[in-house]
Amino acid sequence: MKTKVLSLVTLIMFGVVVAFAGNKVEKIKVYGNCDQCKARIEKAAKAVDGVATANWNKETKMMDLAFDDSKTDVHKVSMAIANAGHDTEMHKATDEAYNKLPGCCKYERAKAGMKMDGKKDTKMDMKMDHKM
Ligand SMILES: [Cu+2]
Repeated sequence: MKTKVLSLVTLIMFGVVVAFAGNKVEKIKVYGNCDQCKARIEKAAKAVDGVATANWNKETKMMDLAFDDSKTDVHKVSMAIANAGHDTEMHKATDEAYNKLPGCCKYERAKAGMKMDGKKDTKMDMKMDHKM
């Protein structure tokens, strides 16, 4: 019995690996409220060249991303989402972009600096990216 379950798990895992061959899978946190946010966030992510799938969960605020890492990276996707008005764990939306959101979508923003999970280089990355 146990062997059967194990081989099934192996088979499923193999399938997942094949499906994402050449692709990178990442999970990032994106701030938002509702289904409208979900549509906006996913649209912004999918508009980035190289993004295969973008799935945002409004309960957990986590975005599952699959992308071709020869074409894009998680920072570029994160920037695109921030440009649409949604803060991510890596990039903050401009106040201008945030203010353009409909009232129901004005998610609560972390005020005194975002949670950085103790990663000091996050802020530096942000500055570098914005220069480009
Ligand atoms: Cu919304």
